[in-house]
Amino acid sequence: MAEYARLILAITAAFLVVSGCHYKNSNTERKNAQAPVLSFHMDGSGDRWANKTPLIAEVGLTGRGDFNGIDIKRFHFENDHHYLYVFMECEPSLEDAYNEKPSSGAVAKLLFDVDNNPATGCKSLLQPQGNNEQGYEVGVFIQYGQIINLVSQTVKRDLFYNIENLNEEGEGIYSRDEFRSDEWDNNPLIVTGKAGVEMAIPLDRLGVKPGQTVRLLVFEQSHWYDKRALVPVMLTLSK
Ligand SMILES: [Ca+2]
Repeated sequence: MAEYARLILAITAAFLVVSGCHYKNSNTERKNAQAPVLSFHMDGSGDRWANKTPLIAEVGLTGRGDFNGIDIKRFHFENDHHYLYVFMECEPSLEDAYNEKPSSGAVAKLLFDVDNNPATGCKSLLQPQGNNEQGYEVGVFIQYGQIINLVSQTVKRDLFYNIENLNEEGEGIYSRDEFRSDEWDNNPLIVTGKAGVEMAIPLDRLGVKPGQTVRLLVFEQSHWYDKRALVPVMLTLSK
């Protein structure tokens, strides 16, 4: 099956089972084929981050929520001149949660105020309701989905994130770039392992530079869906 068609199927599958999401577009052209080399090997084991201080020690609330989701714990950030590296500790891991109950869904969302100015960017966030956060321009949406292969009649797990510019309500608009972890990509920008999810986000797509300080809003979507899941922080990228 053509790669493009398979991607569309993956997105469609994810759409069917993710509740509360707001995708409007499926421009799934791969942008990372010629991407710069990562400065370390990402494996999701958590080993690299074990002795480092996280920017966020506990994202949102503890526990797995009302529907037995994934509790996101520590959030680490680092950068080189090309990427913002993110490690997101998950309990249980995405694999274990999937093996427990195969499903797809939104895991987390990162909203960036790339000019560090609340007066520019989104005016409010539609989700969760009642939130007055504003000023974010770019969103990174982390999704765990499924690929359905109609030829072999098999379903595979699929992990991806997409980067979207935000509208006034803080939702993604029609400017989607997608990065995924799959069998045909030898340089994935997102991986999952026993300790959590590791990802590399291109700085030029985010619109930030080394040395810059940005406001960041981390949204734990994997089991909570209210204001308590939002964690605002300041992130300073190293030079
Ligand atoms: Ca702004």
